[in-house]
This record gives sequence, structure tokens and C-alpha cells, in this order.
Amino acid sequence: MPIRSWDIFCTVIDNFGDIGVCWRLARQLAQEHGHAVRLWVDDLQSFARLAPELDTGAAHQRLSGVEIRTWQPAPGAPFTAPAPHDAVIEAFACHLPEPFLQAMAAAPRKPVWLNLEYLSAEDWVAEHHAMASPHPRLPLTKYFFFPGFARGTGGLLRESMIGASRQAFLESPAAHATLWHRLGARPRPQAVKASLFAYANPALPALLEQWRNSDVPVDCFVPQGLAATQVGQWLGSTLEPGTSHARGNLVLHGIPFVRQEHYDELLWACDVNFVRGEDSFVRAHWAVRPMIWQIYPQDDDAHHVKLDAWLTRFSRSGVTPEAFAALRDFWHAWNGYGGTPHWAALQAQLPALGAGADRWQRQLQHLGDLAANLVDFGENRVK
Ligand code: TRH
Repeated sequence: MPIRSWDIFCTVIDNFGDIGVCWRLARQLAQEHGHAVRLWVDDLQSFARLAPELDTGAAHQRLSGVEIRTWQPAPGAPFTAPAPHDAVIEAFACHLPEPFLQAMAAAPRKPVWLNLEYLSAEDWVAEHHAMASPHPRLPLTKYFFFPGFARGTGGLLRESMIGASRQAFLESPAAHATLWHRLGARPRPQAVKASLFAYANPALPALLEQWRNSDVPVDCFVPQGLAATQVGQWLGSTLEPGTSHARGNLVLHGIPFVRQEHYDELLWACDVNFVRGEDSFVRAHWAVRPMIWQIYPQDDDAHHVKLDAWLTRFSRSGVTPEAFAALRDFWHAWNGYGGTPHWAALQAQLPALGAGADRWQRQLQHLGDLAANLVDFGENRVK
């Protein structure tokens, strides 16, 4: 039985990762698979940062081939349930509205119900992927769908054209010029270009000092947000989009927070990318550049286990031991394990890390992409 339509429920907890993943997935299902997609979102203001055409006052609209509806996740909030689509995704355990669950249970063909989980490189993910959980009251079964970096997981979101789009961008001086014009920044030709998307980070001032004193010039591009605020404190002056501030051999460029598609171009254009959370981290893989990940912090440093799980996988992907050691030490310092990030050591390994990033992303492509894996998974459940 084919699956041709989807309901995706998303709540914006904080930041942009939840809606970032859901929006990317919704567009991919609509545009690459030709499926009908209804995306339910509780916070259009955050969403509009990624998709500026969104009408934040509209409870119902269409954008990029996706139907977008608002909903309130509070238990008991009013909800008029339409007929459910063939498959229903509850993103990151956001809990479906009870009237919608009732409609799913009453449907002549029960929708495939999936909980899309957070990304982790840990070993247990493959064991838990695709596990079923019957609803305690209703004739419905929920399946847990885990993205991941290993066989037996749901893989990673990756549009089919991303490699070709990146290649076309890299070969086009005009596309580069358009990007820098849009960002209001002019990089120096001889500088190492770094994008900096991060949470407030105690390790940042030490890195900025090292860049200021670096032998090789560094141009750092900072989207509006937490990192830009912290950089502004270090500068002693706010870092507005479209402004540049030179300190020693470092130039800091304030840039706007751009629409989701344009963020990829920034990652492609830079020599090293500082990313965070989940979605920008995955995008940095497809940019095939060395990356520094600031993982979303959890209580009791639970996130350190996840970070080390990714490092372990990457260390086995064929990267040289010296490059891996420089990356691991830098990531540890960047994520609060103690110590200071050591830029010179990392910079010396950038070419080897770039080669490692290429090998690693090629290996990951064998997992298939998450949207296609979801479609296969759903269709296998209704056979
Ligand atoms: O915003 P985040 O910190 O989101 C986090 C994580 O997803 C975390 O796992 C989750 O638990 C928490 O939210 C609630 O980082 P992330 O995941 O990288 O999402 C950022 C999104 O913003 C991503 O889709 C890329 C997008 N983006 C733009 O569209 N334009 C920009 O200019 C920038 C810098 C980012």
C-alpha cells in the first residue's frame, strides 16, 4: 500500500532545530516524493526565521508545496481534526492532540504513526529504531523512527540534489558574489573563512584571542543570535548584520540570519564551520568541510556521551590519527570538557580534516536519506 500523504506535528521547544528538521523533511516529502504534506506548527514566529515568506498571522497557508497549519500542543486545547493523512509524524515526542488520535483510530485505513526522534550517534540507536509501541486505549501502534549515522537507523536528511547544488555553487564566482552581497560581507581572499553558529560558549573568547593573534588571517561570519551577542561583548560593540570589525589578524563579520536554503551556501563557502544542535550539524556534513560541533547541552553532561559517540564513529572513517586528535581536543574544549580550544593545532589539520569529512559523508550516503527511508518504512508497515 503506498503512502502518499503525511501529517507532521511539530512544537518549537526553543531554538530552531525542531522546526528546522520538520520544515526540511516536509519540503523534501512534497518536492522530491510528490506527496501531500500537512505541517502542524505551534510557533510561526520562529518558523518565519527559516522561511521569511511565511504569514505569521495565518492559521492555514501553503508554502513551497507544503500545507501549513497552526496548533496548540497544550493538553485539552481545542483542535478540529481533519481526516488524517496516510502517515502521521509526531516530531520529537510532541504528543498528538487527542481529537486527532481519535480520528486516526476511527479511520478506515489506520495511518502509520511515527515518532521522529532526536539524532544520536550512540550504538543503542540501531537497536531502538523501528520499535513499536501499542497505544494503551486505541487500536493504534506508534513506531519510533531514529535518525542516525549507522546501519539499522533511519539515516540523515539529505536532499537528492544537494551534492550537485553544492558543486554548481563552488564552480560559480557569481553565486559566491551573490552570497556575500546578500550577507553584506566581503571576505579577504587570503583569509581562512569560518562560519560561527553557536550557543553562548565560555570557550569563545579564548578562540577569538587566538584568531586575533593568528599568523594566518581569519574572517569569521556570525549570524544574528547568541554567538553574535557574545562576540559583541568581546568586541565591546554590538555586532550588527552588515558590519565588520577588525581585531589584529581577525575580521568579524555580522551577518543576517538567512532563510534555510541560503544557510547551506554559507557552509559551502567557508573553510571551517561552527555548527550546533542537530540540523546545522547535519548540514555541515553535506558541506564537506571541517566542522566544529557545539552539541545541545543537557543536564548532567549527558550530551558528552552523544558527542563522543559521534567522534568514535568519525575516528573509524579513515581520517588520519593526527587530524582526528586535533579535532577531538578542539571539540572537547568547545563543549565544556575543560581546557582551551587550540586553533593553531586545528588549523594545521584543516586539509586532512577536509579529506576526512569527504570520506565520512560518502560513507553516510550509503545509509540512504531519511525522507526516503521514512517512505519505505511507512509502506512496509501497511503492506
Ligand atoms: O537552533 P538549534 O540550536 O536547535 C536545537 C537542536 O535541534 C536541539 O537538538 C533541540 O533539542 C533544540 O533545538 C530544541 O540548532 P539546529 O538544530 O542546528 O537548528 C538551527 C536551524 O536554523 C537549522 O535548520 C539551520 C537554520 N538556520 C537558518 O535557516 N539560517 C541561519 O542563518 C542559521 C544560522 C541557521
